[in-house]
Amino acid sequence: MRLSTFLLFSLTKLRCAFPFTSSRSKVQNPLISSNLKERNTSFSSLSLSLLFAKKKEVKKETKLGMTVKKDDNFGEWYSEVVVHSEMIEYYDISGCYILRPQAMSIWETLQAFFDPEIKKMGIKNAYFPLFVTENVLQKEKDHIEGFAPEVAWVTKSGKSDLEVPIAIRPTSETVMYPYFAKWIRGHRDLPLKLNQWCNVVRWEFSNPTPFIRSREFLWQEGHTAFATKEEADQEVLEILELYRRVYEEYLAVPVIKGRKSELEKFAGGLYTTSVEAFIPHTGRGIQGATSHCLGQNFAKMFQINFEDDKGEKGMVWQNSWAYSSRTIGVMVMVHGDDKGLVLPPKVASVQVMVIPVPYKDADTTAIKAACESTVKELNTAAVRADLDTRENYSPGWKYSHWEMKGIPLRIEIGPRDLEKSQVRLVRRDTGAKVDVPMTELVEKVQKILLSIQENLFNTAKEKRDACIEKVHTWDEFTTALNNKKLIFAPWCDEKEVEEDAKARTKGDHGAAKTLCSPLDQPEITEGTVCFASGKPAKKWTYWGRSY
Ligand code: 87F
Repeated sequence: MRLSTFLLFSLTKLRCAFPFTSSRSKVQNPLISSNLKERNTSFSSLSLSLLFAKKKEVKKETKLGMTVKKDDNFGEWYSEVVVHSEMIEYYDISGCYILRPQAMSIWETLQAFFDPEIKKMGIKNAYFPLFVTENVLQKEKDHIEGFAPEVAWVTKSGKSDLEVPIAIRPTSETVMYPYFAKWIRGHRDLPLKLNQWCNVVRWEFSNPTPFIRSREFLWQEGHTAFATKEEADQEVLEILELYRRVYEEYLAVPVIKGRKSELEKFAGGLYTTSVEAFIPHTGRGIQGATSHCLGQNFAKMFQINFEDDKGEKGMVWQNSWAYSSRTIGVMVMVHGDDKGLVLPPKVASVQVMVIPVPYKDADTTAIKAACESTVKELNTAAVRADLDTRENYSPGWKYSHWEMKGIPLRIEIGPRDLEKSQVRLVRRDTGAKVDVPMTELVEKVQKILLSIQENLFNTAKEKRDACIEKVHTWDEFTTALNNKKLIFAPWCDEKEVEEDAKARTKGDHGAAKTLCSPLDQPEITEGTVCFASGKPAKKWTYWGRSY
């Protein structure tokens, strides 16, 4: 039997096992598919192994529902969630992924928030080329040196070698700044504030993970130039606040705004600020976005000079800042559960899925009409609702399916609901069910969606906060690290001490490092010493393992 025929056969058989007799009882994910997770396995070898495998094993291999629990194997669980929720499709180049509409719509929602916000700040969008010559890329040798192994090169066109290899942008400083030097002449040309929405390529070698660490990713990169450091400093924080809002208001993920250590900052800049998230399940911090003040380093290198109003020569002060499609991965890791994806309503392209529940002898026409008018009423009130009218799937199957895809709220309408002029609402975050009179539909749905958004953030924050551990000594630090904590410690802020702490914690799970020193600093009381060196502490800093 051909693979496709076999799978079709299994699918039909399973559907028969869960016929369209509807009930509100919970049906386990009876989902199967030919949708193959191809990591490490070519299609041909996988299909061969499927053909020769025993039937029982084949079923397991082709299941489309969630099979791994978040607590049991986080990595496997994450792969299942992103694929089964139809956000990601694996691709035949390792570290490259297809972003399906479910993921792309989240990216677009974040863009629809961020883009007008930066325009209000006077930042304009531009687009610079994807390619950069070796000459230009090397212009900024110091900062590129450490990154060189990650740069991807085009060396051929057709069968002939290119005269000079061309790099694919890993970031656009060297692409843009020669033109900043050309366009900025006098103080009237300042500030110059540009942003671009684009893709970048960094040929990473360590453990590729969809959204979190991919070889090509989407981002916005802002590059700005000012006459004074004060203006640059102010913008760094304004952008950082927008990044906080992306995470907290849209993705319902709590973040810490802070400053990076000298070791962890962008080497080409003056100082780096970031928003840091935390994944309780792995005990790892994750940098959510960065906003750098570059100082005058790049201005010197690219000779970005201007004449001030008194005719004196000056050098510009620059910033650069970015958030990427990693945002989506952080959201999945923080909110997802054993049933699959959990979407915050603000970023869900479908917020409410209406499912007809037609018992055997029910008036299916009336149920369908009620479902349709429910969707229409919600859409009119700007609630993103949709209807699953498929007749070849049972309601129970549909419940599991839309739960796996993270839809925040489900509406069930059956004959008893029609009789009582009500609908049943089921929340994805808590599973709570409530029957609501049809007359109060819009008002109740809007209220519950707000409450889901709020609850996701509060729950994530409680879980994150429960992982924060204050330490004062090295022993407390290593114990907390082994317990997957987000460590908060008084630190002397010395590079050598951080290097030493890194070296001493190097192990199978990766070394500990500083995540950030929060902008909001608790007081350092008299006599407080660094947990690692015993020297006087200068600041409170978050430490931990990280992505
Ligand atoms: C990889 C290869 C080549 C990061 C790289 O954070 C160069 C680089 O410069 C590189 N990986 N970086 C640092 C990027 C700094 C900066 N660029 C603009 C940002 C924000 C947006």
